[in-house]
Amino acid sequence: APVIRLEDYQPTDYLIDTVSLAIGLHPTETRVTATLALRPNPAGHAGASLALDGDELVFVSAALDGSPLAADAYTASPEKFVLHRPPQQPFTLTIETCVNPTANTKLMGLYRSNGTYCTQCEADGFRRITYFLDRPDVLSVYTTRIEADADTPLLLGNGNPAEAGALADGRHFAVWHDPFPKPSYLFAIVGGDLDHVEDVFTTASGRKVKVAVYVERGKRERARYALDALQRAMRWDEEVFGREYDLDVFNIVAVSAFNMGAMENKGLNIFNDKYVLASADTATDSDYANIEAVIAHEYFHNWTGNRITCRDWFQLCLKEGLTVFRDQEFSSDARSRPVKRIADVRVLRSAQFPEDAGPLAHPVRPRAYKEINNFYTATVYEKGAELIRVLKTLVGGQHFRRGMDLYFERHDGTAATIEEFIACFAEASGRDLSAFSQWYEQAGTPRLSARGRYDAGAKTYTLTLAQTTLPTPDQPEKRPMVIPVALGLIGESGRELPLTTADGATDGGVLVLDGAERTVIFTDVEERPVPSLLRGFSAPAILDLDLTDDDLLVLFAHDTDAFNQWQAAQTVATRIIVRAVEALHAGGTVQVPVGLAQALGHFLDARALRDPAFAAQVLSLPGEADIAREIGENIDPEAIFTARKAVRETLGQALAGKLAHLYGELAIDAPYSPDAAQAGKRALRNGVLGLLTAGDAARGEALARAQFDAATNMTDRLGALSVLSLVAGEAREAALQAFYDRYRDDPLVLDKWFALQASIPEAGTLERVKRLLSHPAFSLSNPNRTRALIGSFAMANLTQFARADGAGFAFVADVILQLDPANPQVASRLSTAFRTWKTLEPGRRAHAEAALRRIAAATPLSQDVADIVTRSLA
Ligand code: DPP
Ligand code: ZN
Repeated sequence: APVIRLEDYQPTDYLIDTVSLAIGLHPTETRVTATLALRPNPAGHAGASLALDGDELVFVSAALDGSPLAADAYTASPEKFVLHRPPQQPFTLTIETCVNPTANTKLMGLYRSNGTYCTQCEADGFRRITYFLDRPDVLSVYTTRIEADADTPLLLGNGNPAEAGALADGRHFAVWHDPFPKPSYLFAIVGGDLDHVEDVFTTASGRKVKVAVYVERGKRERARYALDALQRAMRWDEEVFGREYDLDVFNIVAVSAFNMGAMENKGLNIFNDKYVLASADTATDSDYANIEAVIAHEYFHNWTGNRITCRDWFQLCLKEGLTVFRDQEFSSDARSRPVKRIADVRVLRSAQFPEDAGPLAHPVRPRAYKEINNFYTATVYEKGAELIRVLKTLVGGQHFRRGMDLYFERHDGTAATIEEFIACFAEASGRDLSAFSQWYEQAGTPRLSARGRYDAGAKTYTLTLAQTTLPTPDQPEKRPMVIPVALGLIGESGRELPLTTADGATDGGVLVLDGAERTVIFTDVEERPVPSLLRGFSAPAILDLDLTDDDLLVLFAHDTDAFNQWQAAQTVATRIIVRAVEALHAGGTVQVPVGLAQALGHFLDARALRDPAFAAQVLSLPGEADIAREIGENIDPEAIFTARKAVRETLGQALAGKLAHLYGELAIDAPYSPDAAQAGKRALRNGVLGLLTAGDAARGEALARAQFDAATNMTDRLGALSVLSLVAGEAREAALQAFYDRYRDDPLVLDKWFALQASIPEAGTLERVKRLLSHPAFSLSNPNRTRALIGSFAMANLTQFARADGAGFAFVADVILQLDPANPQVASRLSTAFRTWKTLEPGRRAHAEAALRRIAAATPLSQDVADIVTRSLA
């Protein structure tokens, strides 16, 4: 496949002002008639031929300004429609194509999900519906007429409803008109027989919007939370960003077969039903939080993505990083800000840091790609969101808001670039942001090191910060980034010390490191300070501290920054587990210093009942992948697993009394509510149960069984089951069976059942997963099922995926090859599970490499998977 490069960007030779589509829905022969109003683009090449993109299309007919085209005037193939000599004034091209939604297993373009017709066009699925200039910088006004049989009563499109009615033969039609020019990737239609919930949202300026959520029949009540979250998101965007909704209707449709989380099509968001459906009995508190976040995310795209879209796919972070930032802020306002920050940083570190440190590393704005679908990555999304946060810290809150206003004002209705976006903030703040913009160009996570020296006589504290970034593919040389380091100084007595410097270098509590190294001298420092650095995780960097464990425990006890308080405990725990891994390698035993257990004990006494959500984060020790990242190379997953387990066992025993007490105290009498307060209590109670069980398996198992049997909501039931799943034996199998019996007809809940079993860190799990592949409730053709069973095994079960005998890698490779012909996007996503293979110890590394080479050698192989495995092997 050819490499597409940012520097080769050219505007199109033609523009498409309006698109009129007539779509006759049929299970296997859907007719699409597209009438395109075209004209030469003044910015393009005069007289050029017109080449429209297609993908597996069946061409039927073409007409120019209403007259059939002569055979020598055009060429049509499944991948291309070329009009050889287009008129050099405005003209109309009408093309008829035929598509088969039932045979569309790629779930790109028009397909059927459980009988519902739906579409997915981002990034380049529109060309699977009709020939088009299928790229984000071609903006058109769409009118869509959909026709269907009586068994498909509901017909939805983008924009506002215009007309609808009955036709002969029991068929009927609906016309939708979207007045806002948009790129083809935001096109959508839905046809089906669905239930819905609806409401009327009144915008700040008093306009009434009909908002609705459509779901499969029988699931109506489970759509209410999504509808509520939508309206809260709409209000929040008015209040915080001054953005109002712009159409008469906003529709959300949940479908069960969907490649990604959701899609922000104009006025018609289409969702993976996993991010819509929720009830106390079927969804966990995290599911509710995720639904709230994804509903908000897609809604926020209406301004950041739709009204202002991307000039080309290299600018993907322009809409995604910004919109993730916006949804994170929304959730922070709706829930606990520090807890949300910790959760987001956990995701960044577990998903983005490994990507940035391995063979798939790429800048937030890549310069080249072969397959754009492989660039919907944690780097573009999560690191992209961090860069918006860095920008906000650098220019300050007020200038940030002014920059956003300017961006909306100046670029509304256009397809923009990162440069144009940053220019708005440079102008609003009067600052030169060219150094900041390097964050978008350079891959890799900067390592920030800090060295401090206290002079008791002079009462000065000298802090030296330095940064380096390791080479990444295609970027051997790295430059220093602009890193805002939010910081504080904590005295050993526990009080926050004033930040006084001769030059005001840390005004606002932020020190900006914009070179390789910077030293700052604090004066009037009354006692030896412990520095609290990168507060709130003020930049996406890895921090190397020269602090002792005791220093860190001072921060854990006294830091006024909640994020760093949590971080201090995590860092101490990480060090202890890493030392335990080293001890095991040297044939020794695991030692856990009493300091951490004591500190955790004090913390729980003081804070557990006051702030359970935060305490749950503190109690959740670094995972195996966190430890693997810290060790960095020559990874032995078994040693990490054993060491971590031993540390948890010791802590569980040391804190046994407190944990048992807390477990009782945290029980909730009130009826279930997914709100943050209740969710926090349940999260801590489940964390307590886990740690308690680590220390005393028999006691924990009894409590977990009682919790499982008495549970009135999914969070408690699944929390108990996951604790039980770690103890091999009859009780586990009985609980798994009971869970299955209860939810056998509920695919989304069975996904939890598949995922949990695939995550069991035992040698028998591979056989279990293979057995589950042929379970009647499993199907590789549903992406959620595949991600639950195979994705969990490959991404959340390090010891078993990376088995020493290579059988885990070989199995996942087999599944990738089996899935690839049907759904390359899901297969490709699964193949990124190998992204850290080079950090493994030599034996496992060789097995991983063999699996990757076997995939790479397979024919045929999709461009999607080929791109990932080729880069992984490079
Ligand atoms: N644009 C979608 C989203 O991130 C994914 N295709 O919202
Ligand atoms: Zn998005």
